[in-house]
Amino acid sequence: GEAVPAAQKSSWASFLKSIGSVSGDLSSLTAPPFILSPISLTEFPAYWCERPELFAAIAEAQTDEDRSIAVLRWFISTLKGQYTSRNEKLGSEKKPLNPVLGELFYGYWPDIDGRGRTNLVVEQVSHHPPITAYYIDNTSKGLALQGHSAQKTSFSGGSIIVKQIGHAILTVDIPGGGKEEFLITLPRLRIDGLWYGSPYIELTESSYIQSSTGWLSAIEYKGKGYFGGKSHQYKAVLTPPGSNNAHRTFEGLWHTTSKDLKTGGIFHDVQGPKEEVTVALIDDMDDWESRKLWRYVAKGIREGDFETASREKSKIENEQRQRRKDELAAGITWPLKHFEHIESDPVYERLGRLFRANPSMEDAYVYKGNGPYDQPDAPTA
Ligand code: 0T9
Repeated sequence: GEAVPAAQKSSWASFLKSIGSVSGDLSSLTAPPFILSPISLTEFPAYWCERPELFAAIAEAQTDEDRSIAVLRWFISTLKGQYTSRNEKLGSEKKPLNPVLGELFYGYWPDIDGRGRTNLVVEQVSHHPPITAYYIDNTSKGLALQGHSAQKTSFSGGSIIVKQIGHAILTVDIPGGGKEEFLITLPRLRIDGLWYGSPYIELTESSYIQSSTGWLSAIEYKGKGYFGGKSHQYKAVLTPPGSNNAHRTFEGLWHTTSKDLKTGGIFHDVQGPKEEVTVALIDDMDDWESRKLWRYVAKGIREGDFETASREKSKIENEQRQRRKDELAAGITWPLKHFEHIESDPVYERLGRLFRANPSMEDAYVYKGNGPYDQPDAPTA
C-alpha cells in the first residue's frame, strides 16, 4: 500500500495478521510507528462537546418533542469529530495511546455568548480491558452527561469490526422543575482501508436515544454502496411515547449536513469549525493527567523519534507493572478517583426496557462530583 512507508511494510503485514488472530482487545498490540497517534483514548470523550452551543441549546427546548430533537441534533453533530477527525488531523485513523489505569483528562469550554461553561472530567477506570469513564456538565444550563466507553473488536473481510460497549446518560433539568433523562447507545464501527495503511471509520447498524418522556430516536447508519452510495449516511426516526409510528425523520450525511424531512430545512450542519477543549498548561497539570503522563512519548511520535517514544512508553508500562505487583503483594487495589462502579445502571434498565435495548442491563461509573471544577476556588468563566 501507498501509505505504508517501505521500511514498515513487513511490520504492517504482521500487525494485520496479528489483528486476525487476537480477538477482543487490540489496544495492547504493538503497531508500526507510522500508524501511532500521540493522543490517548482518555481525550476522546471531549468529542462529545466540541459544539458546546448545541449542547447548551438542549436546555432551551420548551417541549418534550423539541428536547428530543435538540438532543438528536447535538448527538449527530458530534459524530464527525468522534469518527473522522483523526483522518483530518493525522492523515488517517491511527492507533491511540492505550491509557494507564487512573489516567486523567480534565478540560472545559468557556462561557461565551451566554451558553454557560462546560466542564469535562475523564478517568481511565480499567486498563485490561480498557474502559474510559467521563462526565461532562454545564451546570448553568442544568445539563450533565455521564458515560463510559469500551470496545470489543473482531476482524472480518479485511476490516476491523468494533462493537462499542458502554452507554451515556444525559440528564436535563426541565423548565418548571424535574429532570428528563436520555439513554444514549453507541453505533458499531467498521475500520476499512487497513490493507493500504490508511484506515478510516464507517458507522454501521443502529444506535438509540431514549428519553424518559417516551420519545425515541432510532438512528440507522449506512456507508458506501447503500441508499445511493455515499459514505457516512444516517437516517434518524423519532417516535412519540408508546408508538412505533415515525413522527419526524432526519436524513443525510453525518460528517456534513442533513435535512429535516418534515420541513425540508437543514437539520444539522457541521461544515463550520468546531471548538477544541481547553486544558491547563502541562506544568500546571497533575502527574496523572494524560498530556503530562505521555508527553515524551507523544513528542517522540510527533517528531518521528520512535526510539525515544518506545523507550518512554516502556518506562510508563514498567512502572505500571510494578505498581500492580506491589498492590497484589499488599492486598489492595487501585482506587478510582472520580467514579464509583455499579453493577447495573438503573437508568439503563428503566429506559432500555422501553425500546428493548440489547443487552437489557449494563454497568456504569457514577461520577462522585469531585472534579477540579467542582472545587470552591475553581474558575467559573
Ligand atoms: C470512543 C471512538 C472510539 C472511542 C475509539 C477502535 C479504536 C478505539 C476506540 C470508539 C469515542 O467516543 C469514539 C473513535 C475511534 C475508536 C478507535 C479507532 C481505532 O482504530 C481504535 C483501535 C483500538 C485501534 O487502534 C486499531 C488499530 C489501528 C491500527 C487501526 C487504525
